[in-house]
Amino acid sequence: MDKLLVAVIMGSKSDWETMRSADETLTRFDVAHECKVLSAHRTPGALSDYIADAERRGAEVFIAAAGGAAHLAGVIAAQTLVPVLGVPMESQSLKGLDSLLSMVQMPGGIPVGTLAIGKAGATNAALLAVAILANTRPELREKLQQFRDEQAQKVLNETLT
Ligand code: RP5
Repeated sequence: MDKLLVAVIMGSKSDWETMRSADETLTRFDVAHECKVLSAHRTPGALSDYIADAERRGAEVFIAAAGGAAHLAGVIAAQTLVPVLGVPMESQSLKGLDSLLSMVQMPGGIPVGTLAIGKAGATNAALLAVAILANTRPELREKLQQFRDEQAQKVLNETLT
């Protein structure tokens, strides 16, 4: 049984190019995670089985990426008490506005923490997952502080020519 803290689920392999950023960020922080393609409408049974399995293995955060009528994050949130962070994918027709609105407009009662459209959202979902885990893990909190410090230093070192 592999150790798991964050389960990253995307509705299609076509989401992977964007969701690599979440994977890379979680890897950078050494957070036990895995990335899976499972769809709320194409593989509903397998999705439910995976949610239960991920919970059993200790997952403390789900990250869900989907595009278009992006119901994946909401469907996951309906089946778990573990926090769900949603990343709207940039769709071809509406540039991700459809994904964002589908994901962010959850009716009151079943929350999905929705991030920005695309790569920024993928990176931030991972960083937010790290922050959630860091509440009870001082070593992870330290790494997150270091990341913030480095980011700030980069800005302060900028020169304009
Ligand atoms: C959603 O539909 C996926 O999350 C993806 O963003 C979008 C398009 O999927 P494909 O048609 O590329 O498989 O389910």
